[in-house]
Amino acid sequence: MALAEATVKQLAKHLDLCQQQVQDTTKITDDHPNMSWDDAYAVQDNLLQRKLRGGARLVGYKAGLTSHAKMQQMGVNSPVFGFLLDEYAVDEGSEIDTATLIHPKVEPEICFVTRNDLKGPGCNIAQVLAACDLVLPGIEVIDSRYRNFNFDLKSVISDNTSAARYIVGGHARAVRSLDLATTGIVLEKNGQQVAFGAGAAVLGNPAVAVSMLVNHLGKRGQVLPAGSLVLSGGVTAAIAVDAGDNITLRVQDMGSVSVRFR
Ligand code: OOG
Ligand code: MG
Repeated sequence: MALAEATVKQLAKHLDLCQQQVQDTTKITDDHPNMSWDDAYAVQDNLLQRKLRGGARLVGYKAGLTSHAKMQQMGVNSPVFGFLLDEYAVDEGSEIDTATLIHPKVEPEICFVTRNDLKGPGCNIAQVLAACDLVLPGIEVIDSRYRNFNFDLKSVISDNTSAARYIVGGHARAVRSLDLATTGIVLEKNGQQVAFGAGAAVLGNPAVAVSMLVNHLGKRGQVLPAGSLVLSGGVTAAIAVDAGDNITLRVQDMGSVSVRFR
């Protein structure tokens, strides 16, 4: 670790306050160019501890930058992982107040719910499919705390990979009944199709993103607990949204999920 513990704490607090006060900031590697990967996840862990002390509950995890479209959009080349809190959940069909967010974007995602604990290293796609109960459509609302979404991997990891809100719903299906690589998705904004793709855009199969998450947690001595919700990452590039926008995600065989912005 290149950062002192006090600096890790101070950075987590800074990013937490930016989120709470709906205020953007410059990326933290500008001030800490020598920070390590461990430092980045240490800041994220510290942020999680702050949230838990504040009464939030950990309900799952997200993988991000798992598709070429997302990597290209953000100018990076490897997946990242973050945590999901109960307070980020938004009910299907309800409204999100854009005044509570800095510069929200939406992403079409395929989401998993685990039935059994999953433990890495060595976790593979077969184990993920065997341990997952359900798969369902989800819209992730990302909201980088960094000005103009301008970040590098260490900065975005520290910022809990831009996590802000998520909406899951539609028709949850048994994982084993679907071929997730060929599962088609269409994202609509105000009734217009603005992005589309197939599950294969996410690392060949979105279940691979879950196995990578499990191996990431395993390296750090953690397990993905049964009952976790996992967002496997945007299938397409993210779409910016404004007040008044209506977003619907349709996923083949899994119905649709919608949210409005005011
Ligand atoms: C980082 C988060 C990316 C995804 O699904 O790829 C992400 C960002 O692009 O701000 O959640
Ligand atoms: Mg995402």
